[in-house]
Amino acid sequence: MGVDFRLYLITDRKVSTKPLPEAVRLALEGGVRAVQLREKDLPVRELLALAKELRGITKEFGAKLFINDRVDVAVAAQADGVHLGVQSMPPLAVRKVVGDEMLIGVSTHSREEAWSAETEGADFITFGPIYSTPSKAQYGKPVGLNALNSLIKYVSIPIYAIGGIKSGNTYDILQQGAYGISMISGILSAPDIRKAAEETNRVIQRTLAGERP
Ligand code: 3NM
Repeated sequence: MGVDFRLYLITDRKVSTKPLPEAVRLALEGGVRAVQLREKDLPVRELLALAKELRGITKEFGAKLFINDRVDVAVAAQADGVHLGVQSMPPLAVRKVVGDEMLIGVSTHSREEAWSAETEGADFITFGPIYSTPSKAQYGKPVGLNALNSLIKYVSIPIYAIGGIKSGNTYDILQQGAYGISMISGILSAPDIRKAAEETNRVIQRTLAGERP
């Protein structure tokens, strides 16, 4: 069970043009193969119910499901992994809970955070925000493409760029050495979610094949 996906969809039901289960299904139809449930304000029972529903849908497509922060919910919903933020339990502690059965992703915003995440046993990281995002204040100043490019020399686990990414800037990001990209609004806020996912996936596949999309 490796880190075998290039496009990582992160949920935010508040920016989605469709209710989440439907939105996730459309994204999966468009080729997404990894979804992170990130609905931080939901009471835990609602979060668990949603996690179980998304578990069922992702399974139909052979896609991975990650739960943001809540290791307990990830275990209870039989997710494939957990995604940790700066306020979450550290990766080493989470590994003690989930063993090698689950993947651990970590959000990072600097070289130091990225390095710590790898040292503590993360399977992959997100790094950003690359570009400015609508919720910029929450994630800090954009780190930019150069920071991404220099990070790849320091970290050997897969790096998913995040923050302000759309199909239109996916090529530039992968050219800097990112393993994959993470998106919220680029997919979920699109009027046609399936098409947005398909388009991004197409750019990724062509870039990986050495073509200019
Ligand atoms: N984390 P969009 S930026 C959830 O830098 C998240 O760690 C970030 O949303 C980070 O794809 C971000 O709509 C928001 O720009 C990404």
